[in-house]
Amino acid sequence: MRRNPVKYLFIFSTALITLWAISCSGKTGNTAKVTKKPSSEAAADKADAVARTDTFTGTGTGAEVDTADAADAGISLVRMKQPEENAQYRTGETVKVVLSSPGSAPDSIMVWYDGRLAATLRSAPWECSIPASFTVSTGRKSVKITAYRKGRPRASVTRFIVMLSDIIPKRQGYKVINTYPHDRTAFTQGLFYDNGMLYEGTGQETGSTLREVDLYTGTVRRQLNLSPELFGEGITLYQDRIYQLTWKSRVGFVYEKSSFRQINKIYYQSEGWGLTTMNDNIVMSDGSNVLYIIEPEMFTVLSRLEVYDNRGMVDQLNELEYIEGEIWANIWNSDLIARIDPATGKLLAYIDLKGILRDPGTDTTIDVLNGIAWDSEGRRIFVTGKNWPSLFEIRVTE
Ligand SMILES: [Ca+2]
Repeated sequence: MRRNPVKYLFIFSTALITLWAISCSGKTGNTAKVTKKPSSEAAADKADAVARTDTFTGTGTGAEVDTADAADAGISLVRMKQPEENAQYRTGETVKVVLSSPGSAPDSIMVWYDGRLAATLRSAPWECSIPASFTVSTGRKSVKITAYRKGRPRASVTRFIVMLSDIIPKRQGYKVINTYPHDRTAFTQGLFYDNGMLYEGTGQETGSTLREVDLYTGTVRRQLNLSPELFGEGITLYQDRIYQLTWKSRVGFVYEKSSFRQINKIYYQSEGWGLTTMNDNIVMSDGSNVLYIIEPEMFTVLSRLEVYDNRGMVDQLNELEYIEGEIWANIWNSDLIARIDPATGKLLAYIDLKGILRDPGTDTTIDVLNGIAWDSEGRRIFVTGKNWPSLFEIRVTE
């Protein structure tokens, strides 16, 4: 390849000039953002700022200052010295917030934790502790401060911290109470029990079904085949309707339970993995550590639950079952079931089902553990897996 030194010198010079221009443009990433303007422009902005005092929406990981009011910019920057970005805490701990105001002082600083007002500071030292009553749930939480002067918000800083669980989860075992046959061709993605019957959703393109199954014989009593391009996922019963997700198509289906007639479609923004019904809401997983609490009629997300144990996030949450005030979730590609507190996101315990499928042999079609069903009247727990030959009634042991 021939090289042209003049051409390369030109490109290098252009790059240098561009870098210099960017460095002078005030875009400084996570640090303070201060835009200097000519005095006439600042004066115009000042008038504009007075007219829009309620429209300040500044957020970011660094400090942002509304410098439109340059003549009155004595507030200067407010910096957040503590907590640091991604700092880890445990639920029930207080979170110390330490701020500094290198210029003249603001009139007040409001401190928000996870969208809730935690404190209002009116004088130095600009410090406070977010109380333990705020830090009850796990997940990434925002700590946001907004500094005010003359009744106007002038600067805002937002940090995200990680709230781990304060519980060391128990590791529980199991005892097999009964073993029943399970269809070896059923790639189980959803499972629940109702009124003496098991309902199962199966996956794989061209193999996705919704089926009603006799618990004791494994016989399929009714079956609905999904379109071959769809990959069926979690199912759950809400009132007299069965909901079924698909994996990546972002569409799900609502059926009349009595007839399996499709009566509606549902749409969602993530992958579809597991479903269960928790009181008046539906809970959905998408393979991450987030569970979505969903209103069933419009299938709108009401809230998100970020699941963490004492060491970090617990992801790959798959098939779900709501059992006596807890959400149980298969953890994909493992023998573990996670017992989750829906009020806080804390991982309460792991049930280790290692060895439950005795001697699976060399059959490579047998896939992972997936599928939990709860018979609330008989207080029976059923588990199975994808293409497993058996379905088990189990009891959890300490
Ligand atoms: Ca289930």
